[in-house]
Parts: sequence; structure tokens; C-alpha cells
Amino acid sequence: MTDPAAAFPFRPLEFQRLEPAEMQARAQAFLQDIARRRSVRHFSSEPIPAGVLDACIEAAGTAPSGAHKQPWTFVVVTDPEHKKAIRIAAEEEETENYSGRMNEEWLRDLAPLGTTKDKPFLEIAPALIVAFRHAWQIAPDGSKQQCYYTQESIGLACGFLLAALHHAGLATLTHTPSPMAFLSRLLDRPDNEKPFLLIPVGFPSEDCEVPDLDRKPLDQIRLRSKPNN
Ligand code: IYR
Repeated sequence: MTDPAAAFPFRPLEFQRLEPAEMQARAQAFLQDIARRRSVRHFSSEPIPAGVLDACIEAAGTAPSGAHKQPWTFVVVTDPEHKKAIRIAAEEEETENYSGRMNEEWLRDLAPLGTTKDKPFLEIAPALIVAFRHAWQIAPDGSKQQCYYTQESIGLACGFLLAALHHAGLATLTHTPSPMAFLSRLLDRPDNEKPFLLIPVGFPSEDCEVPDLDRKPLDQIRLRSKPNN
């Protein structure tokens, strides 16, 4: 008799057990750091040191995914002509969005952010990372393979990516100039890859300002379940 599990070996978990005081210190340190991340719309054109984006994308690729399909591709755009083409196409979509596709409530909700159809940051930021979600995958033999929970999976990977980029000292924006089919065309991605998020990355401009927003306090976002009796 063959053991079916033998075909899929396990290996010991590498887990770092910490003292409670160290756990508290690290939890607080991470909170202090990530709380300083803001969506940035005013970048300088200063280039990003070599290797930093690759390490952050590798970190994104450690995210959990449905059936471990890793249904993602991250395209790094630094070429000025590519960035310009993306800006032109994004502004075409945003012109439609701001002049009718978004309703009045949506426009009112955006007012505090100060956004408009104009997206100069798409050309000024030194890099754009475009995250593509794999709706399905093609096996080496050419057959079509299912993927699972792809929205959740790519969302998690993008969360890891934003945290990694911030941790590495970079500013980011989560930008969705929808519909984003133009990104598939301009970046020549196959049919199974759907544009999910456009992330301008770089350093903030000297005079960069961000909206004066507050975050929900812990009491509003963390509830405790009550025992039934
Ligand atoms: N995509 C547009 C509009 C926009 C929509 C939401 I929801 C935002 O949180 C921010 C902007 C734009 O980028 O201007």
C-alpha cells in the first residue's frame, strides 16, 4: 500500500517564540511604524535604491493564497514613456469618472482627499507597481488551472507589499483608475491576469501634504464576543 500523504511531504515549522515583554514591544513598535503610513499623491522623482523594490515584492509573494496558487504578478514600471502612456490612459478614465461615472455621494466623499482627474504622480513617481490578479493559470502543458479566492489572495499580497514598502522607507498610493483594462494592454499581460491595483512608489516631494484625517479608534474597530450565558 502506498501512503498518499507521502507524495506531499511536510517539514518542521520555523517559528520564533518570543517572551511576552518582547511581544508587547514588537506589537507596539509595528503599530507606531505602520500608523505613519499615509497615501501620498505628491512624489519627488528621486530614484529608488537598487534592490529595494525586488525585496518588497518578494515579501508580498509570501502572502497566503487559495490552495497556494500564488495568483499574482507585479509589474514594475520605471520607463518614462511607459509611465506617460499609463498617465494618459488613467486620466482618460478618471475624466469619465469625475464627470459622471461617480455619483454625487461618491464625489462628496472624495472631497476631503482633494483628488481630481489629474494624475501627475503617475509620471513623477520613480516607479509604478501594477498588481495583476490571476483569475486562472496556465499549466506548463497548456491546460487551464483553477485559482481560488483570488480577490482575497491578491488583496493580502498587496497589503504585505504596502507594509514592506513603508517599512523600507518608501511612500505609496493605492490607485484604481477604473476601469483598468488599459493596464493589461499597455503592459502586455495575458487574458488570465486582471489588473487589481496600481501602486505609485517613491519618496514624497519636499512640500508634500496629506489630508488631515483621523483613524477610527480601537474601541470602534475591535469588539469582544460575549459568552452566550
Ligand atoms: N479613482 C479616482 C477616484 C477615487 C476613488 C476612491 I473610492 C478613492 O479613495 C480615491 C479616489 C481617483 O484616483 O481620483
